[in-house]
Parts: sequence; C-alpha cells; structure tokens
Amino acid sequence: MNLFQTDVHPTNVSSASPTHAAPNPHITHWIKEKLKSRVHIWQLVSAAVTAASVPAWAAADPSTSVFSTASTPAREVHELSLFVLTVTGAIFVAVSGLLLYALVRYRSRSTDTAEPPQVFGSVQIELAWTIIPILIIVVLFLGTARVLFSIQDAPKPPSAVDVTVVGHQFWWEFRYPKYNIVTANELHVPLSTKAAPRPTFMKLTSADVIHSFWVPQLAGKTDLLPNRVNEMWIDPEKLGLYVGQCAQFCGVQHAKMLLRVYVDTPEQFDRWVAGQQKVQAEFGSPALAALPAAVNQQSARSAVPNLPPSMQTQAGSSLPPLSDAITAHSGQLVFEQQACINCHAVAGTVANGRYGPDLTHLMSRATLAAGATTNTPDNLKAWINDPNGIKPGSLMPAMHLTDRQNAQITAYLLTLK
Ligand code: HEC
Ligand SMILES: [Cu+2]
Repeated sequence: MNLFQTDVHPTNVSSASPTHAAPNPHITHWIKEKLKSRVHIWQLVSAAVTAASVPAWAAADPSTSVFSTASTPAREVHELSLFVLTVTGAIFVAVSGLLLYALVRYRSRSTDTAEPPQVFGSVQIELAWTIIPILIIVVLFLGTARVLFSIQDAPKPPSAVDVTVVGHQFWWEFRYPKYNIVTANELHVPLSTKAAPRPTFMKLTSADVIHSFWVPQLAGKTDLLPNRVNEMWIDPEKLGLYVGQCAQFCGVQHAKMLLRVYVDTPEQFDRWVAGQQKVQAEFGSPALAALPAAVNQQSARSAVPNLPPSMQTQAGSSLPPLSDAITAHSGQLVFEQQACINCHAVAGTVANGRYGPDLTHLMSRATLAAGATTNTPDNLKAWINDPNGIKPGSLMPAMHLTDRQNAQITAYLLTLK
C-alpha cells in the first residue's frame, strides 16, 4: 500500500550514504531532516489515499462509485452527467483557448507606439455572446428534463416489489406491505432483468428529521422528509451487495447510518421473504414474563400474589431460580422484563416497540446498528452493554444490566434467526 514510503524512507537513504566521500555532517543531517519531513508528507498523502479508497465497510468490498452503475435510474443520471461534462468541457476548452490565443497574440511589445483600436457596442458580438449561452442552457435543460421525467414517470409493472422506507436517527426501517415484513438497515430486493422485470418501488418518509437514501450504484439520492412521502425505484440488473448511506446530515451519528442492499435471485428473494415472515416463539407464559424482575428472586416470590401455579411449585422446590441460567429461555424473560420491549418488536411475542429496529430476524442481518459494527455475539453483547461505545450519540440507552442479564439476553437474541 505505502508505495511512497519505501521510496524515500530515511533508512534506505542512510544505508546508501556511506558510499559517498566524507559528506559534511551538517548537510547530511539537514538532508535527513528534509527527507524525514517528506516522508511525513508522503505518509499523509498515502494515508489520505488509503482512507479515501478503503471506507469503513471495506470488508464487504462493494463499490460506491457513481461511475459503475447497476440500475436504470443510476445509469441515466450517469449518462446525463457525462453529457453535461462534455458540453461544459468543450466550453472550457474553447474559452481558455481563445483567452490564451488573445494573451499571446496581442501581448504588448516594445515596438508598440499607440493604443490598439477600441471596439464599442458591436451588435454582432453582443448578440453572439447572448444567444450562444442561451442555446447551451436550453440544451442542458432539455437533456436534464428528459432524464428527470423518464425516471419519475417510469411505469410500475405489476411484478414490482413495494417497500416503504422510514428514516430514523440513525437507522433505516424497511417495510414490505404486501409481504407483511418489517426489517432494518439491510434491504433485500430481487434481480430485475429485461426478460423478467421486477423493479423495486420505494415510498420514503421520515420518523424524525430529514434523511437521504443514497446507494450510488443503484439510483440518485432521494430525501426522506417528515410528513411527506417521496418515491423512487431501482431495477438492479446484477446480483450482489450494494452499499450506500444517509446523504443528509441528520445528527451526530449521521456518518454511521449506513445502508446495505442485497440483490437476490428470485429464488433467494422468495426464500428470504418466507424466512422473514416467520414469527418467533414465546418461550415462557406471558404471565411469567409480565412479572417484575424481582419475582425471580426466591425471597420475593412469596410476597407476590396470584403467582401462576408453575411458579409456585418452583418457588417451593430447591431448583435454582430460572433467572440464573444463561439460556435463550431465561434471556427472553429478562428481555421482556426490561424496557427493550418498549422500543423493539419481536413478532409473535409481547415485544412490540417501534422506536428501534425490529429484532424478529436480527440474526439474518450481517451488521448491527446500521452498519456501525458486524453482527457477532461479542459485538451484540458490547452493543447491549453500551450502545454509545460503538455508536456515540445513538438513541438506544445503556440499560445497566448485570453481566449475567446481558449474557442471557444475548443468548436469546442469537436465536432470532
Ligand atoms: C429507548 C429505546 C430503546 C431501548 C429501551 C432499547 N433499545 Fe435497542 N435500539 C434502540 C434504537 C433507537 C436502536 C438503533 C440504534 C442505531 O442504529 O442508531 C437500537 C438498536 C438495537 C439493536 C441493533 C439492531 C439492529 O438491527 O442493528 C439491538 C440488538 C438492540 N437495540 C437490543 C436492545 C436490547 C436487548 C434492549 C434492552 C436491554 C434494548 N435494545 C433497549 C432503541 C432502544
Ligand atoms: Cu440520516
């Protein structure tokens, strides 16, 4: 990576210097210092190049270039940009060419005796430099309008997939109304080919501030505004993962509001839909889950009236309290006794909060918290322990759980496939 560094590294220079005849020590020192500072500059340059070419999601390695498009709206915008670039480039070349010519050809010479002839109010020249720019602007305007309308008015085929996108500080909610699916941050859409067109049409809105949906390879940016519904569509023609992010400053964690779009084969997509439609099981009885955490402590049990019979027998026996085991079952109880369920939904259980991402199929996602980190058991635990440690400014509070409770909840979340 650091090509520059090896070329000018001070050690290379000093190992070569003994071959020179008795160099002045001051000068050698000065050169070495100079080279060192050059190395710093090159290190900075190479670091900047590395940083620019290796974004946070580099592991996934997909492109975010607007010049490698994979969907009709993105391609039309790309072609328009090349057209505008060509026209403006030609203007630039013509104007600077004429300017250079005039500067050189008519420069002042020592033989000059008088002022050159002065031209005032030439109708031809003034007409030319008024009409030519107007024509150029009209051409650019027509070209842009054509692309705008062709994207906006694209007919929606019956095979289209509908998705509602809701922007939140700092994550994405995706709803598929036809399939009754709610998920977050990672959008799945089917491949759309000429033979079997299956574009995805999105309605975009916001739950709080203005966000902007931008996956450069698939389409231009579309803002998500509170109290308004914007629309856009994509028809990805190549399988794979496409990445993007919120393109409108929406708060402190705006930079970690990343987007992933998976383009699946029709079979993969149908399988994914079927998987997402499954609801999760409620392990314990809802009555048990509704009791406060203290109930699980032996001392408190007798004090709680109307205990379900199953618990009364357990309370009297010598079995370890249910709350001690680190299992998905106990984890669900802890999860449901915490405020987690006020903010998160798990379909099929009492958890029906809508403030945070739907967790029903958390384990089907590759990342956590809108791409802030990868979805591994350790990261999950770290996230629950201190969300702001991973994503400072995130709107999920640290819940101050004990290590055991955290391990239990993690064990439960890991079953949400
Ligand atoms: C006050 C509401 C609130 C509470 C309470 C809350 N969360 Fe969250 N949670 C959020 C928000 C908001 C996010 C999204 C954060 C982001 O990406 O910026 C989130 C994200 C998550 C994620 C990542 C989801 C994803 O798809 O990336 C997990 C897992 C999670 N919360 C688990 C929990 C657990 C477990 C609890 C209880 C111990 C809990 N949350 C309590 C609001 C809450
Ligand atoms: Cu945003």
